Amino acid sequence: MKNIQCAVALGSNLGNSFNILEETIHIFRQLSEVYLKSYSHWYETVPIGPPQPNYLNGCAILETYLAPDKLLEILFKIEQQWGRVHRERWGPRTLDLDLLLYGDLILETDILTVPHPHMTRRGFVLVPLAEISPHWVHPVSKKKIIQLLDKVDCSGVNLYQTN
Ligand code: A4P
Ligand code: MG
Repeated sequence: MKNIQCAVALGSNLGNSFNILEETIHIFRQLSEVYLKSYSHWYETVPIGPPQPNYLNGCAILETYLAPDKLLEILFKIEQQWGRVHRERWGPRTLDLDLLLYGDLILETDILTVPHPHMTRRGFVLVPLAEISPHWVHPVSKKKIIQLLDKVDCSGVNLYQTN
């Protein structure tokens, strides 16, 4: 089966976000259906949406033979392991995993839109993604991640210092 390269955004602003994100990377490493190719540093980011605590955000590149809906199911299960309950849209969350890119696929179903519809406008997505995959061409805009990054305000996105 052919492996497809996928980009996943990680975000957390409830609980011990640093531990939650690090542990999620560990979970990715242990999944047999997925190969963790790389992941970014964590960034402390100013929230978009209703007033809420700052986020920690990052991105991971995964390779998988799973179909996009199956990969999304796995991502939902990992979110649920952290007690994620879907409440207020754009509200605070222990863990949010968004499937940003699935190869060069363009897909819109009831449960899944790929590329993720907001990714081209969000510094908290593009900064970590550009760190690990600057030349990936976004299949809708046909622009490289690094070119998209050039057009967004990244003032609220700062490298997270662990010590
Ligand atoms: N869904 C459709 N496409 C996708 C996809 N590509 N990846 C559906 C993941 N899910 C996808 O998601 C709602 C539904 O989207 C799911 O049932 C899935 O079938 P959700 O996670 O329950 O809701 P949400 O995350 O609140 O909504 P949404 O619109 O996905 O919000 P975002 O885009 O995830 O934004 N500010 C900072 N600084 N950092 C953040 O990480 N995140 C958000 C949430 C808001 N503000 C933020 C951050
Ligand atoms: Mg989401």
